[in-house]
Amino acid sequence: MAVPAPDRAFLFEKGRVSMDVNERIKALEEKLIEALKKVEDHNDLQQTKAEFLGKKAEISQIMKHMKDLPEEERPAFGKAINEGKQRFSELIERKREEIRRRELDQKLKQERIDVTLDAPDYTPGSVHIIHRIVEEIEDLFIGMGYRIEEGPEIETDEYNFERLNIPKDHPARDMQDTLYIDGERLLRTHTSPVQVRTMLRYGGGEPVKIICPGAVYRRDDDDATHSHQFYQIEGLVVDEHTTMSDLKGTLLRVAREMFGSDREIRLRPSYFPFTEPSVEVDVTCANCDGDGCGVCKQSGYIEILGAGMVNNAVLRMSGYDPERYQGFAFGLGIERIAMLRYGIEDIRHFYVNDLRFNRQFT
Ligand code: 2NM
Repeated sequence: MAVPAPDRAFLFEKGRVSMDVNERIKALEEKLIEALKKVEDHNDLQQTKAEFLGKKAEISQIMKHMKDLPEEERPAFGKAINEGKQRFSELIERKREEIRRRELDQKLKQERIDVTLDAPDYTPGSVHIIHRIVEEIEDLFIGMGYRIEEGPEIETDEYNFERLNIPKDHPARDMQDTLYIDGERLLRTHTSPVQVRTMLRYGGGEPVKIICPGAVYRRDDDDATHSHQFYQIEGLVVDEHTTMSDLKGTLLRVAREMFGSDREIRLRPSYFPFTEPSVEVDVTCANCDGDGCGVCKQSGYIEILGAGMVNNAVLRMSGYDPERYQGFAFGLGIERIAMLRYGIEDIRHFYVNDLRFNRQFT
């Protein structure tokens, strides 16, 4: 089939003005194959595709001349061009697949994991010794049927003092120098306000058996034995027929859990506004077994916590009738327990997070 009428689209390299359309397509195809050999990536390929199949591509230009052909030659002409375009497409798509595969191979090679390499030497974290002791005490009390209660660290004068029988201008307020936020709000100086809140929530009609762990604050200058923030656990039981001997038995369990199963305790009279009577609790020195040594300053005992029977005034303010309910309560400082247990001489070790210190307890 002869290509008709000379036209710019038919001015071939060698200056010939006519050519069999199949030959022409074949020539273009070979040019395409050569061009594809130089294609390196998807960008190149897109360009080559536009060059050979786009609107301005030669094959598209040739198509425009169909209308100049005699009617009977048009179907064969059109078919030749469509088949040519089809083959061009296939060549291009094959190249696309080749590029895709090569890129994937490269990526897999780059991302290959060498399972024989040493693993990086990372160090897992661990629970801080203060929190470990909190959890240990929590477990002990959960085993005795207590619930854990928590509450806000920003408290009001009412819950931190008034409802604990510590009125304004009472000398007991000096015992715990307080960090005030404003006239009414303060950083709690103990976790007792959580116990007050719990009693009020229970509404005075059912027994209370809780421990309250958490951070507390005092207006103190930090030194080896003082910290403006420390951790405390307070316990509270309110029930009918609750006595001092219930308190003593409970505290003996705490002492033995913390310092060893053969420890004994001793109760000395003391004063807290929220308990009456109040006691200071000593445990026999684990270092000398009560004989007297440097650790216990020759006394054989070490003070570990404060406790007492809940003051009737406190019970009343929390909605409990002291004629029917009695309560015992105790409070201990976690840092002090940890210092005694591990022979740590400076409370500030707990807060600087020097890993050489922290790792000793893991
Ligand atoms: C202590 C010592 C003695 C105590 C009292 C109460 C409450 F809320 F029931 F009144 N909570 N905690 C208490 C009693 C705390 O810490 C040295």
